[in-house]
Amino acid sequence: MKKCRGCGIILQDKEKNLPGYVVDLEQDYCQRCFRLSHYGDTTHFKTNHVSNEKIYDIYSRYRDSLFVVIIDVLDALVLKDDDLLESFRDFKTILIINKTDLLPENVNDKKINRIFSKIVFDVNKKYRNIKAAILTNKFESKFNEQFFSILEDLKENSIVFAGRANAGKSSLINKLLHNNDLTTSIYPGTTLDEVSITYKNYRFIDTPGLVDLNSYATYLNSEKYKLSKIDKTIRPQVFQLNEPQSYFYDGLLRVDIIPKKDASITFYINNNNKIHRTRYDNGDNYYQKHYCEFILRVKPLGVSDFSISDSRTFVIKGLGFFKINGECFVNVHSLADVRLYESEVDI
Ligand SMILES: Nc1nc2c(ncn2[C@@H]2O[C@H](COP(=O)(O)OP(=O)(O)OP(=O)(O)O)[C@@H](O)[C@H]2O)c(=O)[nH]1
Ligand SMILES: [Mg+2]
Repeated sequence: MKKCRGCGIILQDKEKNLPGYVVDLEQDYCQRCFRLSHYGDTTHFKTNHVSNEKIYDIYSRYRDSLFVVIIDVLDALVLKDDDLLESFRDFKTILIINKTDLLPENVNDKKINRIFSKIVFDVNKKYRNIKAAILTNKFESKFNEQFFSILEDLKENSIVFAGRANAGKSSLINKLLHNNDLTTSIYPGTTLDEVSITYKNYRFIDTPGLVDLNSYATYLNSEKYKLSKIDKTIRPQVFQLNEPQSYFYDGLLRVDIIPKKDASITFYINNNNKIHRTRYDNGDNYYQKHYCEFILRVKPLGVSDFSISDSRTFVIKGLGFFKINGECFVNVHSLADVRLYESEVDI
């Protein structure tokens, strides 16, 4: 059975609307990959959902291989509280924290190294199967050298690239192989089945990405996902306040702050979306009045309320993060299905 070179799906020439369709079985790429790569066409996006169970089955078939777990840098901020690494507990694993270029410019390389060395050190106490970690991004030129040197040290030839959807697994394999054979896209769920590639004396296996039920990415349609996804270096949006205020990220997120004294809040989200603020006593009114105009909206929003006395950072996976400074009472209204994570990282 022939498989698509871009996404791994079995090719078929019978049913146009089913996955793997090609006009001619001589072709190497399915129509979905072809249209995604050449025209950014997302018609079939999310219709070919791969279940986490199916992905775990692939992992267990390769249990004797080295697992390279690729993690989006923004997810990595709360890696300690994420259950992702549980799935790899029984496998020899290395971590790649990818897309570090998304962090704001004031976070220099030294600081990035310090932040993530601590995070990796902490998770390594729980997961002794993690043998090494690399930080990287699409501009990093030393990645290939570092990666192959780790493979040589560990004496591994069969390597599975694993992790959550859209973390950059296929892009990293393309980078290692100096080609664009694997299909990549801004949308999660691009790779549909395992793709095995032989390179020198190595075997690289690309896999579909695990769905994260704690990420907005799982609940937004493709249009809203595209508009809210962070894909460029974040330009923080900072607000000072000395009276109760409500902050709105369209209809996706609302943060109310009732400060005891002066306080500030900084949002780290997609740069094209501006945070709106209003007086706290006008918050409900603002939300109701503007709900229908919000391009980005989700329902239902759940509320978490808590007090803080110093500087704290909260991550909303798939949307970004925000940092609050000062003594205040806080209400966060976010998608009810998605967990509000607190990060120890001080950006
Ligand atoms: N800014 C930035 N974007 C990256 C980086 N690496 C990958 N991307 C982008 O992330 C998106 C997802 O990349 P893919 O390689 O398709 O991710 P994947 O993990 O294979 O995704 P699935 O197959 O859906 O699981 C693409 O738009 C890539 O261009 C990086 O280091 N920095
Ligand atoms: Mg992929």
